[in-house]
Amino acid sequence: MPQIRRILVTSALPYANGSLHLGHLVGYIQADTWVRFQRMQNHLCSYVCGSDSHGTPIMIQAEKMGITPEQLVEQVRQEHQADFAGFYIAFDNYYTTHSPENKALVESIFQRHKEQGNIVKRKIKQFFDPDKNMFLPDRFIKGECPRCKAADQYGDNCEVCGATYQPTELNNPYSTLSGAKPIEKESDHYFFKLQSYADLLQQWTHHGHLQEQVTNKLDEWFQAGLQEWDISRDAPYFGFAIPGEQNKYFYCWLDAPVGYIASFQNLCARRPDLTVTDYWMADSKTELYHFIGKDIIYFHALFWPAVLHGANYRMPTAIFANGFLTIDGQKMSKSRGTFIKARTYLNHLNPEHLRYYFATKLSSRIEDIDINFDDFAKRINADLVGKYVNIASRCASFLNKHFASQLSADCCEPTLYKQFTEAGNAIAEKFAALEFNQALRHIMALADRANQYIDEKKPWALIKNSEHKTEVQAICSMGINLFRLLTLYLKPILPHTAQQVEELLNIPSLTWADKDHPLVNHTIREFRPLMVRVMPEQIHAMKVAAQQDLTIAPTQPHTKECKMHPLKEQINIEDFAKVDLRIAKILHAEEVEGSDKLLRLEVDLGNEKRQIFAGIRASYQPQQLIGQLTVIVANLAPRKMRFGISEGMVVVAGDPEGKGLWLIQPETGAQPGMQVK
Ligand code: B3M
Ligand code: ZN
Repeated sequence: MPQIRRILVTSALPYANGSLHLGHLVGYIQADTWVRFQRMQNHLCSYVCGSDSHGTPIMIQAEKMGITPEQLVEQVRQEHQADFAGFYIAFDNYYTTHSPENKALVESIFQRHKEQGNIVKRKIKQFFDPDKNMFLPDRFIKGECPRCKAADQYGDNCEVCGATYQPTELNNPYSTLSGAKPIEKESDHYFFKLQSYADLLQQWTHHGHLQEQVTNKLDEWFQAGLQEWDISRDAPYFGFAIPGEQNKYFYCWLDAPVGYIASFQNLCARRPDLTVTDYWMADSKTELYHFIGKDIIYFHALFWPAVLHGANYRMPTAIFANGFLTIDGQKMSKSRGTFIKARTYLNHLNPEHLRYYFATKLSSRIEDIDINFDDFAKRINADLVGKYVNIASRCASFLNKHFASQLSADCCEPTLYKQFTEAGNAIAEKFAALEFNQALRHIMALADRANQYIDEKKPWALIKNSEHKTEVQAICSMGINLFRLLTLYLKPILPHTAQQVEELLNIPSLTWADKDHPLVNHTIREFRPLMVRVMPEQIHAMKVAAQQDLTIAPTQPHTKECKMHPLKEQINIEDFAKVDLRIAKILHAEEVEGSDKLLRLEVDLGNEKRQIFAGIRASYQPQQLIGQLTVIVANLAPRKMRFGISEGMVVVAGDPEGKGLWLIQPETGAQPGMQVK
């Protein structure tokens, strides 16, 4: 029996003051895929994250919105959590740095370092906004570049000529909060003596904990010399007050990574098999991995290991940094309509398609990855729809129709099956090493091989002759078995599709070890379409929506526009019982000529078919709907409309202005015709 590893994975904690966008998702999709792979190996792999809830920008944003920072961060935390769930990011816990656990941890870590003499207090001079009565972080100061004289440049670097400088070097500086001319003011700050850890860190960064590119970058920093790190901020600030101090707070970058421990501790409270001691304290026997963006390497690979070590915690097993996302080869841009929020993508496209597309580009190196939506559509349609799910549709419906859904008693091509299982070892190595692009190259080569097998055997021709019936069953069973292996290999990337396939094949959740045993003598379920093609119209609609996002609510990017309908008059249970709500499957959907609101749907109610006209054209492409289950009012009297008779009504969620209309969809397990009660 291979040893069960105990692994803890974290992803960077996103700031709780704005929506997630596609750029964020690269690192989370990478980490989640790796976590899912480890879980399929039967390792105990926990995955925690949460909101980075402290800091001046969050305080300012809440003030602008007229709410408390606590309200803001909780609202955004929930939004982020829902967005991540939409992309199947399987955190065990999504917590917040503004938590009692985190407060206690930060205080004790600070105390330990203080006792060891790692923390010093010094007076420094900083820019201060006399109108707002607060010290200004660099990003809230603008002025003229001292080198090229370009106006309106930030306090740390010039976007025009690339010069870097101190905010005090700007000409004519002003506060972006009030417009006032900042003054220089003195105040006491706490500093963490990072230099004391220089030897330890230099050693640690050369011992396989980091990507080679990162180690090289850090060597440059070591050469330049490590600096003391300012870990305090003056009031007003949203964060944890430093005990024994007046109006001083811990800098958010001190409590943010400690938030990893706090999120895990919060998880431990409901998971008796996990303890902070096992996973976080010095001499831990477990593994700890941090997935981060390349811009926060300094914090994670220098400060964080030093903070941990000095406070008697374990150091990370490894840190994996990912590159940035570009769209069409350029930075995401609001004006080009390429600034796409996670939610906007979800409203138009399939989340697994993004997971797959990213995986085709992800490697263990820190490279920026590019998304071009034409290429995206081609890739998904060719690989996933054309090659992968195609195998199931070619084989499963034959088995359903001619063989009572029964797979043959044995595997008719053991050599071919073995080729597939052996390839699984190489694929596993690539997943483990974060070489997802290479894993997919292997998997897609197998998908080609599976299609080639079916093409050679031509079951559709053989079925015409009753003599070949058993052979057709064997071929289709083989096809299904190859499809099952492809599904197993793709499962870390396509968890939802894998789940649908597990239902179709009538099998428990696939783990890696299942690959060695083919499915024989087994009854599968009725085939249902697993995935539909990406249409250019969907991409276009998403880009249009991305533009609209910018015009609708630029000052409140994190709130969803949703006004409440006033509630209707009360009814009793008998009134409600009169409405016959049923699950219906959409068999067909098309636009209605002469109407820009309506779609014509044909739905299956279990034992009858109906035609329904639904005003959902603005929200859905007809193709998206085919095969979906939804809820309809089945006993609404038929209504004659200009375009035909509508025999029922689709139940949708929508705001009062009818701007967005969303179908109500049942959980898996619901069947057409079932009553909704
Ligand atoms: N919130 C920066 C970021 O969102 C910061 C990460 C904290 S990780 C402990 O990329
Ligand atoms: Zn300049």
